[in-house]
Amino acid sequence: MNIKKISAAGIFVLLMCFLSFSAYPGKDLRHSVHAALPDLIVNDFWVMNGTVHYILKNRGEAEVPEGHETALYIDNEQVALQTVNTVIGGAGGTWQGSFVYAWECSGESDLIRVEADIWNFIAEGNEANNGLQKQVICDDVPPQIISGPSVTGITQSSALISWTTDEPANSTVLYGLSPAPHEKQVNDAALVIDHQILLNNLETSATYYYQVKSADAQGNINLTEDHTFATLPVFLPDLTVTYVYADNGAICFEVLNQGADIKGGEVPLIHSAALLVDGATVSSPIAVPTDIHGNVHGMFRL
Ligand SMILES: [Ca+2]
Ligand SMILES: [Ca+2]
Ligand SMILES: [Ca+2]
Repeated sequence: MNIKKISAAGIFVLLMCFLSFSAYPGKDLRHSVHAALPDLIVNDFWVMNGTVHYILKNRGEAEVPEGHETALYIDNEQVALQTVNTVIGGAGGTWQGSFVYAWECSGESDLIRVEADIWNFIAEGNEANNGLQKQVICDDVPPQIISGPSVTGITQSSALISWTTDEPANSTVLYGLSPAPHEKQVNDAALVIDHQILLNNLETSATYYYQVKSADAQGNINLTEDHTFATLPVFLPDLTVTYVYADNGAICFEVLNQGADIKGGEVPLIHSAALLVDGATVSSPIAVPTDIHGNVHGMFRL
């Protein structure tokens, strides 16, 4: 009777041990499923010319399928929605979007809020971190240019235009070979205070007219009057025979290069010199190296 009881109790204990042991994988499994969920956040948003741009980031392990919607709120009122039609990869995948909504700041400031997965289409590891909001001060003052524009690094085909503004703003240089308006321009959308725009593929020895333009985050624009700069001319050598004299039956001479260096890559270029007497050539031309910036001596043996 006792033996039977002990046996029953032993079986019960064994059964409990088995159940609690087998429960562990179950707990681990639930934990790993939780960790494998995606987790959307609005990593950042910013306004450019009245358009709100934003970046979604997936902090979770699993990818975020397409089809969820992001909402834009201005002063707590939903004003725009955007459907995300791209899969966002796991472990830090990002996606940039823009709302079709022309925001105009009203009063002294606006509260802008961007919220991911607004209809909770995506099951996430954290559903409470999907919104990002900022109180934005209304700004109707264009950026002021506080130094420049100045031109440095001028070559035969390029120039660097620099200026600074009193608030973060984008950078544009409009330019051409005649006064404004200009058709050509180079842009940099980044909102910065120190602006630098490199102009390339310019014509040599030409006067260029240019304007710089900066717009702040709310699209207030400062466009300057025309300024000018000139690209460098093509450098040419300039050879002159500076000295001719007789020496023991030889006619000696010196050639001076007062222009640019003459170099043909690795191999120095050669030019030739001839000796003329009373206008008639009396010797075969001889080769004279010209990879120099000064005098070269040559000699004709008669
Ligand atoms: Ca989330
Ligand atoms: Ca969600
Ligand atoms: Ca401003």
